[in-house]
Amino acid sequence: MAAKKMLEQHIAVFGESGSGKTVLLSSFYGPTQEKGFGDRNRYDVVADSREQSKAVYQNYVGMRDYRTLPESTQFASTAYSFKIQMAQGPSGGQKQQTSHDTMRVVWHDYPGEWFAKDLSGEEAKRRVAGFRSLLRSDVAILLVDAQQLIENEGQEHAYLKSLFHTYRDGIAALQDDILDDGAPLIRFPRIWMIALSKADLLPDLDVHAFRDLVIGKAGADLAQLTEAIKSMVQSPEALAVGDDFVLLSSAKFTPDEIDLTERIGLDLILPIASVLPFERHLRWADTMNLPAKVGKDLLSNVEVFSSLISGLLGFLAVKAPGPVRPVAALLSAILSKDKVERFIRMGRDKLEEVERVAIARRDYLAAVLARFRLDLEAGEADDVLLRSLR
Ligand SMILES: Nc1nc2c(ncn2[C@@H]2O[C@H](COP(=O)(O)OP(=O)(O)OP(=O)(O)O)[C@@H](O)[C@H]2O)c(=O)[nH]1
Ligand SMILES: [Mg+2]
Repeated sequence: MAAKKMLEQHIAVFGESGSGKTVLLSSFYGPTQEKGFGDRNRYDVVADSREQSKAVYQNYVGMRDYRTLPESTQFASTAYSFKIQMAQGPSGGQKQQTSHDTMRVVWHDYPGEWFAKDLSGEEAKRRVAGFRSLLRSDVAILLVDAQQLIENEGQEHAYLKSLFHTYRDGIAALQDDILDDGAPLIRFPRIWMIALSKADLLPDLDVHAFRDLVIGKAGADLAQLTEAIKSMVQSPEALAVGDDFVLLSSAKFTPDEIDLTERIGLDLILPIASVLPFERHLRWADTMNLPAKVGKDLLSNVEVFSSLISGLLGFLAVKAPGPVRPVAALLSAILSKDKVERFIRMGRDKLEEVERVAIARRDYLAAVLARFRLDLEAGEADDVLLRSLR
């Protein structure tokens, strides 16, 4: 049987220069390297590149201990690749690690000024290459900067308008370079969430109020951005631009310190990258009449995902298929979809039970995925996340 592929999910965070992208990445990664993180969460986050690990962790320690901030990102975009590696259990190494004990999340960071500036020569080439890579992500997050909302109090619409136009113009300008012969893309982020960055600065704004602010003040501009994105993708009905909202804050900033233990929404990043797209893609594949090529791409990871949750089979009331034979490839695809669907539909009580039992069985991957789903539910209950129902 062919080796199972590792699940690899990509996330791209878009935002103007200074909107908090690099600080967000550092605040995501730093705490995962602190003592006790692996034990508490039953997984470790391991950067694939030692240099990247050092650089991002250095940003984190700089903020935490010296109140120094990362410099504005210049010249190049970078894909930071992290392995999410499941714990081995208390006695360690008794079970060999397989691709099922690991998934990978790739986080794309880029210089915010790239959207706002005319570039030429080498840097223009790097920009195209950078955006080509960013725009193969599973989820895109568009940042709205709370600091800018505050500085533009009373004329938030002007800021939001200009922001969405910058995104739109940036994407439109790249269209020729990113599309091959002008043909719309199949693989393209189909979920474009809108995030309030530096949400700590606006403590009274919950995610519903944030959504209303964006739609109320700049709904038409968001619609224009949506059109620009639609024109780049095949089957644009399977697209959610500005349907999901989230609040993010990397730390509490005071004149004396940067408190990186006070974060908002950061614990939702992995669940957003690794679970949310499956929910959405399955729903679209089910409810829309999509061309085979698009459906296949949307579901391409479902089988891998399904193999990750096979430890949950007992709970899912799906009969364990035994070794799946290659002749049954089609059957296995259907079964995978069914399994993932059952997982996606599980309510909170069931998920809590799954997590408990999976921990007892030391099936940490199943436990972590159940936890990620619970985190999304908790994010909604806390008014930090607003998921689209479409
Ligand atoms: N209050 C608050 N301020 C933040 C937060 N995140 C970032 N900042 C501030 O915003 C500044 C810019 O953050 P960066 O992460 O460097 O911004 P960027 O989006 O990477 O900018 P470019 O690299 O130029 O594209 C930081 O130096 C902080 O002063 C946050 O969560 N809360
Ligand atoms: Mg940066």
